Amino acid sequence: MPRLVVVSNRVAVPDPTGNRAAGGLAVALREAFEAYRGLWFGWSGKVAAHPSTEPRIVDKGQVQYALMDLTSLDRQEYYNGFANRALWPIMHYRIGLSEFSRADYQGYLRVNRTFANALAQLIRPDDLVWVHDYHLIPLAAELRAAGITNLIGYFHHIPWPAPEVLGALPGSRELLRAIMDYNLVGVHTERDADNLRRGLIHDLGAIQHKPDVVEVDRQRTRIKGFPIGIDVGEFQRLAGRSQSNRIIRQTTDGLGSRKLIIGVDRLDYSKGIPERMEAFERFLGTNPDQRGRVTYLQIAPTSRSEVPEYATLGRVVNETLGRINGTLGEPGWVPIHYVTSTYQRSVLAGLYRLAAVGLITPMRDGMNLVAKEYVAAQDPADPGVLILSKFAGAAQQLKAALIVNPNDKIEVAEAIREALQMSQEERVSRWESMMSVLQAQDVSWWAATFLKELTSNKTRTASRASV
Ligand code: ADQ
Repeated sequence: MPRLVVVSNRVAVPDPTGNRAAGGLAVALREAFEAYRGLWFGWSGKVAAHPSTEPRIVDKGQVQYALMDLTSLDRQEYYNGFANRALWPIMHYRIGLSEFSRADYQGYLRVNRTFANALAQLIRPDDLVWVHDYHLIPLAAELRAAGITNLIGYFHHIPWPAPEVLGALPGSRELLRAIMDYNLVGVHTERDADNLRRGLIHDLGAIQHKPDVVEVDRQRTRIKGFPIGIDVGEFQRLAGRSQSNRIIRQTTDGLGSRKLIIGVDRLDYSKGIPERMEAFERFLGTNPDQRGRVTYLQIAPTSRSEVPEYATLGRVVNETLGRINGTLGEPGWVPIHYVTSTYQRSVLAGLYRLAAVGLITPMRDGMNLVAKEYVAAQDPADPGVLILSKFAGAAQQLKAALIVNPNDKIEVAEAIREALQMSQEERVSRWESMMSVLQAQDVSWWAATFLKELTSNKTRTASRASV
């Protein structure tokens, strides 16, 4: 059995008691790391006076963690700069927010090279290497330069935009060129896969070989959609026994007979939070009988607060919230409850289950796991309704949701009314249809399918055809 080497910007090291990190990539890779012995390599999250040249190794049985420190300049240029101020907005179709700086780009390349040189010392001939996300696109190119010939896969967790959009970013051709050093590239949807293949054809003159192999300068790679899933059983279990939790009991008491609408997102402009609040305002404006009968809970933990666009968003959300609650609220009723805490998954699952409507309306999202968690947490006999943006990758799978355009507040407001009035029979039927997709393509399916494709004859044959 080969060893699995995972590389990601942040590494989820289990805490000293051995508890494994909840959420994100840690859950997604849990079973893969049980099947393969593993090494997980990435940034420790620490800033040091000097960059690491070799990682600190933490041994936790089946998995070894290899942690690199960054300097504050690295963090500023690689992480806050090129990754989060240039790449994140452009990948989410926000050309106007994308701030390119050549110094940041050089910092991004520098950190990728430092990581690759340190990692190359640890890689054994049979290891399977799986790189995650937009912080590390050039990693395979740097590993190849360091003499690594192993199979290397890349998974891109955010959207891959149309070539016309990515083309606006200086350096985008180099990023596309770097993609070719992977043997297999995964994105969440076929739409993203198509965008990436078209970008390679349009900007690098790639030749497409049927159906998912592209070739540039005699080098071939496979590009495919692998929609990430969740641990469905875990959310069902957590939600089923959530009534005993103090926060859930207090929320239930506070609601009384009111219905709950829930939104859960990192505070990020890609998630469409102010736009969603305005759609709810419109709903209350056009359905005055609903005032006092429904509460919208928005949970939005702050993220990337060192990036100026996120501070601006925080102000816009606070202003929008204050205006709506001020103008529409009444002494005994606050229309929008807004909290920025991080909750345990058991609490989140309980809150999802309490909510008659899951309002998930990102302006763009690679997948959106919250939409899936909301569905999995519902009571099978009396499920809530998911309202989902057509621009979330999840909309390609969860077709039985009420699919909306988040730019259209009238449409979103109408979907809220439809969701609140929907018959139990229709709710159950839509929920069952979504659950069957979630169960068939859950998180273990995702990791196992990617790794199976990475080691498949199709991938090896495509790679061998590279000269
Ligand atoms: P994110 O942009 O972070 O992920 P999402 O997929 O919704 O978006 O995942 C967020 C996760 O954080 C969920 O598991 C959610 O439960 C958790 N979470 C959110 N708020 C929380 C809170 N207050 N307390 C505790 N947990 C909270 C990126 C991409 C997505 C893609 C994922 C996975 O942007 O499009 O779906 O990676 O590939």
